[in-house]
Amino acid sequence: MLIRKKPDIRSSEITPAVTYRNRRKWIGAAAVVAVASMIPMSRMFRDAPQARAAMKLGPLLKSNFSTSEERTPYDAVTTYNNFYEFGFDKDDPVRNAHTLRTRPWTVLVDGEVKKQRTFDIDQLLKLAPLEERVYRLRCVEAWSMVVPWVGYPLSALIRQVEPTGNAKFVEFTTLHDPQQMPGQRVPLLDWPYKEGLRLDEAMHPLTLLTLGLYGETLPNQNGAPVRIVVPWKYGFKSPKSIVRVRLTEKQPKTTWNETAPNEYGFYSNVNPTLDHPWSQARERRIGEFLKRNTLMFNGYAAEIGELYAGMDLRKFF
Ligand SMILES: Nc1nc2c(c(=O)[nH]1)N[C@H]1C(S)=C(S)[C@@H](COP(=O)(O)O)O[C@H]1N2
Ligand SMILES: [Mo]
Repeated sequence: MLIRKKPDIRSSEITPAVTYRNRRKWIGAAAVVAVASMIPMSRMFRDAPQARAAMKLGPLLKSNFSTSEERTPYDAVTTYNNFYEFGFDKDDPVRNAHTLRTRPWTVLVDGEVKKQRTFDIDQLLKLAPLEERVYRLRCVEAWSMVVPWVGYPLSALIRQVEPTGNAKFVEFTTLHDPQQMPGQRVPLLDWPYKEGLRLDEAMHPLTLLTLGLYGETLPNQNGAPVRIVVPWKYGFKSPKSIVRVRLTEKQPKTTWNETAPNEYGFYSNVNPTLDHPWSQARERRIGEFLKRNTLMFNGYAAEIGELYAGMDLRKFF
């Protein structure tokens, strides 16, 4: 009853135990909220599909970091999403995210910096040359996609504010507005969604401040108007619709790590040898039938391996 198969996703999804648990929590809590506020559930979570309101971006630089693997079709990238602010099922975000207002939009960059600044979305679009970066995205649910993102290295933004010598980590915060994000009316997660990176991870040229995909501005369900993409980590380390980037001295608290610390470590580098606790050894590329082996660091080991030299990856998972 609770598991609906998408006709365009061929192989059946194995939903891990934690997902069942969360799904029950979500549906239970959503029912309570819907009854309490007299909003029909159908209205809360099943609004009309969103029109494609994207703006073309360009010209786009090509990048040596792009994979030449086959791209996951636009329709799959934009209809099979995780964005709990807009519902639990993969097809909820595309239906519900039209309530997100992406303009005006600002991102505060503060904390351990010499020049704290608020950037408007139009400033962000012009801050550095836009690149197309075709990256693999690997979710802990053991599926993956190949997405032509548009953006530039996050380091370009961080350099603008001049980190102090105390800055060791970066914290990202998603918009918190239950009016626009119906999922935030349900206490499934400790809203707003927060993620974090070590400063050297954040400054690595692979880490992308992402403003678009497939040559256009981001659809709401993919984290409009601005998100982070960290391709060697599990997908949840790539926070969507961010409003704040804070440099910190101490390791920031992150949403999934706080929710289930044994399952979601702070680092969460893609690692086929470490269970989550369910196996991460194999993955299903969306649109494909047979599973493939998952690669260490999602296949980006040559680029980023030195970030973790000498670290015990079983301890710092
Ligand atoms: N704010 C926010 N960011 C989020 C999520 C979320 O629920 N809320 N889900 C994460 C997860 S689990 C994944 S796999 C990716 C999915 O990104 P995509 O829908 O663009 O493929 O977004 C990540 N960023
Ligand atoms: Mo994910």
